[in-house]
Amino acid sequence: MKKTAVLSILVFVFAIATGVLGYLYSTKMVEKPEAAESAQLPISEMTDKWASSAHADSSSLAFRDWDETEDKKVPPTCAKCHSSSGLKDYFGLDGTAVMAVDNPAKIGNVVDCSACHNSYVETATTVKFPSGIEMAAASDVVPCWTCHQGMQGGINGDLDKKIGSTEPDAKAEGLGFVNPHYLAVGSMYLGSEANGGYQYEGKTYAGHFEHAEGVQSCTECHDPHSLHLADPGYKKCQTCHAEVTAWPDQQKIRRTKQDYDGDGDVTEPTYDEINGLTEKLIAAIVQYSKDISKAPIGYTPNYPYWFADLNENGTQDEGEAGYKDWTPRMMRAAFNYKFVSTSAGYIHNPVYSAQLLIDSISDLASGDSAIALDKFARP
Ligand code: HEC
Ligand code: HEC
Ligand code: HEC
Ligand code: HEC
Ligand code: HEC
Ligand SMILES: [Ca+2]
Ligand SMILES: [Ca+2]
Ligand SMILES: [Ca+2]
Repeated sequence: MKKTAVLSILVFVFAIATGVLGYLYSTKMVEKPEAAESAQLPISEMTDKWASSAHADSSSLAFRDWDETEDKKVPPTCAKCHSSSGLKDYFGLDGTAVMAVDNPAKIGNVVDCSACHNSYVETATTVKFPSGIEMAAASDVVPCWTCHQGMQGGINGDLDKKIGSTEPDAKAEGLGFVNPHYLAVGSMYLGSEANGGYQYEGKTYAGHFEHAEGVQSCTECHDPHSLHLADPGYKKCQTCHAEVTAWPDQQKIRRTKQDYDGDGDVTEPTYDEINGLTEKLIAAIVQYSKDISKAPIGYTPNYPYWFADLNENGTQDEGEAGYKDWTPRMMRAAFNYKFVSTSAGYIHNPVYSAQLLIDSISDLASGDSAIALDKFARP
């Protein structure tokens, strides 16, 4: 990046930072220091932490995906989460309607201070989820839940509506992948209370992940500025999980006694139980695509996520476009796969994750008898 560009960004951040401080003083959230103390303003510490976080990364695709569009703006359907000015429009802070984005927003307008420090957030008590459910929320997690909620609810949301009345194993003509989108951690954490995943009829699902005192909310674990685990970092986990002695040892934690993924191993970390299930789910989706849809599918973490794997080698090669041969059964499973695998499900809600994955595999197996059903322990 050019020096002048860096400088103008710094000046810009300082301008918002000063604005935020004024706001925090006015709300008495931060005590105004005497002149002599002003050298150690908390504001510069917060700004430094924030500046090195993913929220401030103006080069990220999450803030740049619209660079080549004609009007060089983030469209209203995307702006709530990909631009602070879009979020403020959603909050009604620009004088437009509340809980609706009315105008396209600025590009490269990262998740800045004003996204979280504003008068709407301070008094808000609820957040609306893609399923249409409105959940009670403490004000400090209102911004987190608003952006980290995904774009489509599983049931009562858009998935069933888009699938319509097509039989489970019949081709759903004209249907493209119904994408839960990225990092829908708020929906994952809340489980069946926000209906983020596709929940199968006749089954019951876990609500929010209770966990333990001091590690319940987004901001109790994540520092809201650096986004890393809040001080004292992993040591906070150590009090209860002795196996955590360094980062990323949280992936070694196991509490459950159950063999979720049915591999016979009841000592592996919960991280591996959930990964074992996501691997079995993707294998089941691929098997089903060959046997029932008669059109092999593959998965890639980037757009278009699911592609027609014409040469069945598991990777997307030239000429292998987005998948078009969906059946409803396959779509529901693919939705849950993406939802769990992009929201660190093992830590934000391990039980809900295991339930969604196991039910997805079982449902595929009821449409395709060639899919092996291991001895999954459904929690
Ligand atoms: C509810 C909030 C929300 C909405 C609405 C939303 N996104 Fe996102 N999007 C996110 C989050 C959170 C990420 C995670 C960024 C990451 O992982 O880098 C993301 C990531 C992305 C990425 C980056 C993927 C990558 O590989 O890094 C693209 C591109 C994107 N979104 C496009 C869109 C488009 C296009 C729309 C509108 C049709 C949209 N988003 C609407 C929250 C949202
Ligand atoms: C993603 C949301 C988010 C963003 C972005 C954000 N903050 Fe914060 N900030 C918070 C939350 C939540 C708290 C309350 C933390 C707590 O109670 O421990 C907070 C607290 C603060 C405090 C008070 C600290 C204290 O210990 O009393 C200051 C000052 C502050 N933020 C400044 C900023 C500045 C400056 C920026 C931009 C450079 C910024 N924040 C960006 C969420 C955010
Ligand atoms: C305006 C929408 C918005 C708000 C508000 C928001 N986030 Fe984010 N968050 C994003 C986007 C977009 C990304 C991806 C950024 C990127 O790709 O650089 C992200 C990334 C993250 C990451 C991933 C960091 C990494 O290194 O991969 C964490 C953790 C996170 N956010 C936590 C939070 C928490 C906690 C809060 C509330 C205090 C919050 N976010 C509020 C949109 C938001
Ligand atoms: C018990 C502590 C804890 C709580 C509560 C928590 N997180 Fe996390 N979160 C983590 C840890 C640890 C990771 C890193 C997981 C990993 O990399 O294996 C993480 C990862 C993430 C990521 C990055 C996911 C990825 O795949 O890159 C996002 C975004 C995120 N958390 C957002 C949130 C939001 C939003 C909330 C509130 C709804 C929340 N977290 C609540 C501990 C927590
Ligand atoms: C005060 C004690 C306590 C602290 C602190 C704590 N945990 Fe936990 N953790 C538990 C308990 C108890 C469970 C089991 C919860 C349950 O099954 O409902 C658990 C479960 C988990 C699980 C799921 C394990 C499984 O098998 O289901 C993960 C992952 C986890 N904790 C990560 C963390 C991380 C990361 C931290 C630090 C940010 C942390 N915990 C801090 C008590 C704690
Ligand atoms: Ca609006
Ligand atoms: Ca196992
Ligand atoms: Ca291929």
